[in-house]
Amino acid sequence: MTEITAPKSPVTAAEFANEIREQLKYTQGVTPEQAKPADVYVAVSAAVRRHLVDSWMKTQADMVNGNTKAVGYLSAEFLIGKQLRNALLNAGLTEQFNEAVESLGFSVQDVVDAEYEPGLGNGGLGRLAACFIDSLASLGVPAFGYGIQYRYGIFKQEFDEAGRQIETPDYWLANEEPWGHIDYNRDQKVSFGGEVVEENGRKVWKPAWSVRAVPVDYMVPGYASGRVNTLRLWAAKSYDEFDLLTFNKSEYLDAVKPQVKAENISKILYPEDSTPQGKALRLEQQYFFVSASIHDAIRVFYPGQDKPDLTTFADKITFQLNDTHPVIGIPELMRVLMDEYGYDWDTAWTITNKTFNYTCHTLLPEALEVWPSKLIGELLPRHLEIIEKINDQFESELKAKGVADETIKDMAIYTGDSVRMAYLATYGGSHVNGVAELHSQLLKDVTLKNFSDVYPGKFTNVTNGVTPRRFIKLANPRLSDLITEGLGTDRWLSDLELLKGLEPLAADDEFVKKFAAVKQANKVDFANYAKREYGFDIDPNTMINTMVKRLHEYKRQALKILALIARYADIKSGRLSADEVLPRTVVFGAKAAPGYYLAKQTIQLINNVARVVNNDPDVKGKLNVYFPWNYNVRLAQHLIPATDLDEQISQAGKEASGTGNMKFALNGAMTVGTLDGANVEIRERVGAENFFLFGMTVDEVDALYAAGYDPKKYYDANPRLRAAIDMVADGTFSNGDKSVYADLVHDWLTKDWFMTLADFGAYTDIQAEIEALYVQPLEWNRKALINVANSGYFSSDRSIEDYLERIWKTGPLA
Ligand code: 26Q
Repeated sequence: MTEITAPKSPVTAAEFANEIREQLKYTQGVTPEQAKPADVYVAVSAAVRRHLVDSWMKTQADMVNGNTKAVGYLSAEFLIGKQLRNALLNAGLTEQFNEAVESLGFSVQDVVDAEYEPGLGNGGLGRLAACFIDSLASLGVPAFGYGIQYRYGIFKQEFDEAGRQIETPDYWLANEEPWGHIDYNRDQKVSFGGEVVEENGRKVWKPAWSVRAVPVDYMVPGYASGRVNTLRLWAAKSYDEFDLLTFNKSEYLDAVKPQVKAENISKILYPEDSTPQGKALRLEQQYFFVSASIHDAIRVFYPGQDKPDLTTFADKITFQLNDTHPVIGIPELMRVLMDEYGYDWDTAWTITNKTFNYTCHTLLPEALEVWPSKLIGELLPRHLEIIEKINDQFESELKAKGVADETIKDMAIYTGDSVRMAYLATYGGSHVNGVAELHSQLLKDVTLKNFSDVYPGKFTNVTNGVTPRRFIKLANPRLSDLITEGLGTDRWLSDLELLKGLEPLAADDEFVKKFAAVKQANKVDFANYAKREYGFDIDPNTMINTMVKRLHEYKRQALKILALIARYADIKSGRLSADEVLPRTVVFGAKAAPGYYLAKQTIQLINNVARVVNNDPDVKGKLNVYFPWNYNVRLAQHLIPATDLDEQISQAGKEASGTGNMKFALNGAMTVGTLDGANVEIRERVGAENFFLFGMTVDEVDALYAAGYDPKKYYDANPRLRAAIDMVADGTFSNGDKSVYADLVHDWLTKDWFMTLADFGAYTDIQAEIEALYVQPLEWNRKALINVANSGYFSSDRSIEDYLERIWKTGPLA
């Protein structure tokens, strides 16, 4: 007997069909006969929302009336993906939906396809925030996600004739968006600029301009928890509409200028995911959503109170800072407590310090945000004063602790010229965490070493995780059914460590064959999807070898492409006879920041290697390369379940965690990877014999830097590497034009900061091991299944449990 615990809705398919008809009639104003799939999509979404409303309202009421501290997850990004299927799953309406839609004469696929994916994030950090709010709701923990409703999400990526990345705006709100509920009556005023004056011995900020922050609420339904939390995304509106009534006719166009300025704040998501540029608009965005959120939390938790007792604030809500992007919240809460509610500095500091915690997501020093003081002073003069005072207090504290003057200088939050947001977050909050064991260790030993020496108790680790609802159940229904069959229960969806129960089945050849059949069917599905969406002819009987993530030098897409070129050259030159070659299909997915020159060259190179290789009869059927454009959550959900081999090949010590690595392991891919980020923990859990490890360790990387790294030596010493780089240089992938990749080649040979060339030998060597296993399908799949069985730890439910215990000190609603 299989135990099924998945949520079940009280309505039948026929009843649900009627609800859809009602929505079509009363909100779309169309009959089922007139309706288009997009109408049905909107109608279904509205109907599902109705099924969640009672739980949503009850969760909010319980949160405000109970004594359970809530979590406020402050994040500039929430990469939530499409909503419909997830909402149906958690409302227990999937079956009813399928039947109802067909009974209305529509295809389920068409209806689901009508949803446009919200791209409100760049990559890992934004997707992590989405997984975390899913897990918070599923665990029944009262929580708000607080962020920005950008009008334009991450750009849409296209490739031009030459294989270059072209960015086009992602106007995701072009059609009706049924999930966000705009609540004009819960707005907040956010002010900027102006000056600080003294009035009766008190500092008073006289801002120059204000914008209206209007919340757009998204329901976040938990899985089998009966709880529905809120993702509150702020949209910027102008207050100046009203001024239009009094404008001077000759200045008509000028009259709307302030309105444009205000609404610009939430207009666009910055497409950079490192090396921040220090742009005023970005700081405006950060302050905009953080200020609105802090005021919103006070409104929610002290309803109708003019003089709330905010000394209890940290017992009502704990704010998690998702990277440094919301760190301006620390001086903002200080300002609110002192200037708006009259608390003294020390009381305000105690409350603030208890309320905030900070998660760091990077190891690259250039990715830590540092704002010019001048900019902060112009935009937020009162905050700059407060930051200076925090810095003074911090210096005194360090002096009192006997910290050396030189070190105190190194640790400055405010240097005069600039403000270091990571330092402000570390001092201003109670806890600091990294996102994988190795990363947290490196934060303590390197990036924030001085802070860890003085405040060792602040530092902790919470290893990232991913939601099994979206990334197993929705993305991979076949595997989900097999897991449920193998375990005799579907409880693994709320307790992913139960996957461990699959481990004995790895010894059962029949079960392993079923597992292999799931992968094969997923590969066929993906091939069809790739044909339909991209026109690719993917052979599902080849190994599917995937590398999907943002394009960055440190992630080393260059290593993959150079190894691929070397393989191509081996076949071309006859060094490898075609029948010795294991057929592979290599799939890349990656967006590059629009201003990141070397990353964009790498994209162009991948596209052109694909063009050359795929059209060369000498390697036909042996090696194919595909680069589906516009990698996003939807594509991830199709590609990950179909992947045999996943690439996690960053330079050791550079990838904070990675979360794609977890999704692939949970979907039965094998990983080839370095000892970096969460790879270390994945390998520890699945077993060294079930993971393809290669490359330098963090210590070896450091030693090589220290000894003076010269990439040219590796080029000279390895003929296959040399041949690959020479082909790039000599125009093989640019129709003979040697200039196209000249800068990329120059960088490889003279700089190669992330040591791609040094790891090339180890990376190409391990391919033999990979292929030796792949030709034994039963053994390959046995190992892949062992990966699944031991990856339950990487559920975002477990991450959230760790946050609750180590940092937030709260739990589910009663
Ligand atoms: C900052 C200032 C100005 C403009 C943009 C930014 C910005 C935006 C996004 C800086 C960084 C990001 C995103 C970073 C990110 O996604 N980091 C990844 O976070 C994952 C979740 O913890 C980790 O798994 C990855 O290792 C890490 O690279």
